[in-house]
Amino acid sequence: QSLPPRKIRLIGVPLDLGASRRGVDMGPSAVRVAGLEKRLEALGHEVTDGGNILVALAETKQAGELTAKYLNEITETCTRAAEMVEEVLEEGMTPVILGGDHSVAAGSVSGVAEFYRRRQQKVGLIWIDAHSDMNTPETSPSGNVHGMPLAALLGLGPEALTHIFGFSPKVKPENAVLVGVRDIDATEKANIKRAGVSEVYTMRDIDERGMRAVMEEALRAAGCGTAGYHVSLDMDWIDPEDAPGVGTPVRGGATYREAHLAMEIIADHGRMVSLEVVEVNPVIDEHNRTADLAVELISSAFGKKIL
Ligand code: Z70
Ligand code: MN
Ligand code: MN
Ligand code: MN
Repeated sequence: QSLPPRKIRLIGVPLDLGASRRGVDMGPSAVRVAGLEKRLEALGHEVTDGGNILVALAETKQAGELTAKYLNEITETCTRAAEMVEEVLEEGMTPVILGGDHSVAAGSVSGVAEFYRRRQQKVGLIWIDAHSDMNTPETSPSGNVHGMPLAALLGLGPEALTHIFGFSPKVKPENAVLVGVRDIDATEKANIKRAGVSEVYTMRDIDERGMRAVMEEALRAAGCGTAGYHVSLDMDWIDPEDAPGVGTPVRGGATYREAHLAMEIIADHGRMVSLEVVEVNPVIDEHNRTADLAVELISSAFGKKIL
């Protein structure tokens, strides 16, 4: 509809080593079962499914250092995801990454950044999440790597994660935007400052200024001097009322309508170069509602219109 037809490649990453609650490894499957491919094809896009990236199983591994549990296994998966995303972009397709816990973003965004680095271009990043994911192993209260990927992409954290493809940061702080945050650790606040991220839109900003104003500002910052932006959507951004099946529910999230509006505005601008949707947890979902919503939101981001 509003977006020119794209060639979309789905990439599943059944990763749950980065979170303490199990089950988000079934997220890619739940979103496929909810009909993602057909729904995107109905919008006129050409869609192929690249299958899942190999992920280690928690039961067969040791967590290792408790400050960053399963860091080695997560780094391996992130590196595979980064290579896959880069290849998909080389082939002229738009990657849609299905998580899995949010630690996958340390890989997917690295792939996008590498693709544009080879072309002397920068990429922006829209991080839509209840959390800021700005911890490092030194500051993390949990040791869960899904609380660290944005820090890693901005150059803070273990070299294994910050230097996928051998360079860092993957995104300049002025092009990294947080939207919808409402649960930030005290240690993360210091990291946000240290990394130089100034574009932080909290739920309060959305309440006071409205979704439209916030998204326009966010997209302007991420799009300024960049080839476009990667959108990283953590489903826990949405209120647990509408998205109960997520790794870490936090009350006070975006409504169903705000979430759709945000995706529609992204589609209107036409500058999203890749998308990922993470933290769908079928184990605690209600009849696949959260996966259904993920499919709806991805459709809106790819140009689905009411009229
Ligand atoms: C907390 C931590 C987090 C997602 C939870 C929570 C991080 N700040 N991220 N759920 N997606 O453990 O670092
Ligand atoms: Mn197809
Ligand atoms: Mn997250
Ligand atoms: Mn989150």
